[in-house]
Amino acid sequence: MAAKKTSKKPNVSAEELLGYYREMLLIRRFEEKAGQLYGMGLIGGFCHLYIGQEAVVVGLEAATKEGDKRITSYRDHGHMLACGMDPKGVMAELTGRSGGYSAGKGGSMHMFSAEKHFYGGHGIVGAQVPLGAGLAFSDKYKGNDNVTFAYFGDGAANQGQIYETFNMAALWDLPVIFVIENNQYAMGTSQERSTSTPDLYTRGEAFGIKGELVDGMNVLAVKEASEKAVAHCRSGKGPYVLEVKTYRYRGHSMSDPAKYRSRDEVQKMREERDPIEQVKATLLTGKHATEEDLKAIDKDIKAIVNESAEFAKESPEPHLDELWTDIYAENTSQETA
Ligand SMILES: Cc1ncc(C[n+]2csc(CCOP(=O)(O)OP(=O)(O)O)c2C)c(N)n1
Ligand SMILES: [Mg+2]
Repeated sequence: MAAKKTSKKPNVSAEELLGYYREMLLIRRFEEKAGQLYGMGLIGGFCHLYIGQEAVVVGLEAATKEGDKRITSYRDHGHMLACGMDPKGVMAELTGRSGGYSAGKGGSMHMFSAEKHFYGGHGIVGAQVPLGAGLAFSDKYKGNDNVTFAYFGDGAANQGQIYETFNMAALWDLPVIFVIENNQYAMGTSQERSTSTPDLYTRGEAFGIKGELVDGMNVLAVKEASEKAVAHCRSGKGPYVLEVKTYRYRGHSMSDPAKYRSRDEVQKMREERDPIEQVKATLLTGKHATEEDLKAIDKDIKAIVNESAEFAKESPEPHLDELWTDIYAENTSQETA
């Protein structure tokens, strides 16, 4: 049951690699645009950007199939885009407009898509983890082979509810992958200052849950680990822990002055480990793509992001009549398939 580290590099086609480049770039440019709109006062409230962490969701989603589920924290825009939600609907929700995924009444931390099996968007640190185990329970109960990805951070990993969830998930062999996105900080507190045992991938061992440490700046390493974890869960062997080591370039949220780390630390990570630049280099050195090919993708992504921002600005604010709607669920489906 010993946890171990990922080492070997997986084989991947040029087409797949270009796909990951595209998906990561979409998240990066979308988040940059969200940052701009926030600065212009078009987005209010909390807004936690995912810049730097793109390889985590893109690599993990590469091993999913229709029916698989995902649930995460407030740092959630990347997860939505990676599972195929429409950038327009996400951006319009950020600006609080009726064209948004929660009709403009949820904002950055409270978006859902039943169609894409995305279950939020949760502002309470760690709360999504037991809910994720519940989603996995429902699939196990229904007898299908779907898998749930329950994402949480290094800070959340020190919470008690995580270990209550580990116990029950292991006891009932639930098909849930616990993804610890270790971006090395919880708000302004570094992992060093908050965590007695830094190897978070071993945290499931006491419950008999296998764990693996993954380089979260390398999309191919993430994809390989995801395939392994998914195969484990789909075959009925119960939960799995992935500690994906990553880094956020921006502050915790838009209001964070980031005084707890040096500029050099961030700059070094950007220059030496950037997940998008790594794929770009592989594409170019392997002659899988030319500079022109990549420029064409960049242009395309920019157009998608600009279009989402235009949509978000033009979409009307929710009508006052909507103030008391969508509070209680009505006609909830009893489907069992
Ligand atoms: C129960 C609870 N406690 C405290 C907070 C305030 N809070 C918001 S984010 C955060 C840090 C979480 O860090 P981490 O789990 O590493 O996730 P990251 O923000 O790095 O993605 C804290 C303490 C909260 N939202 N909920
Ligand atoms: Mg963190």
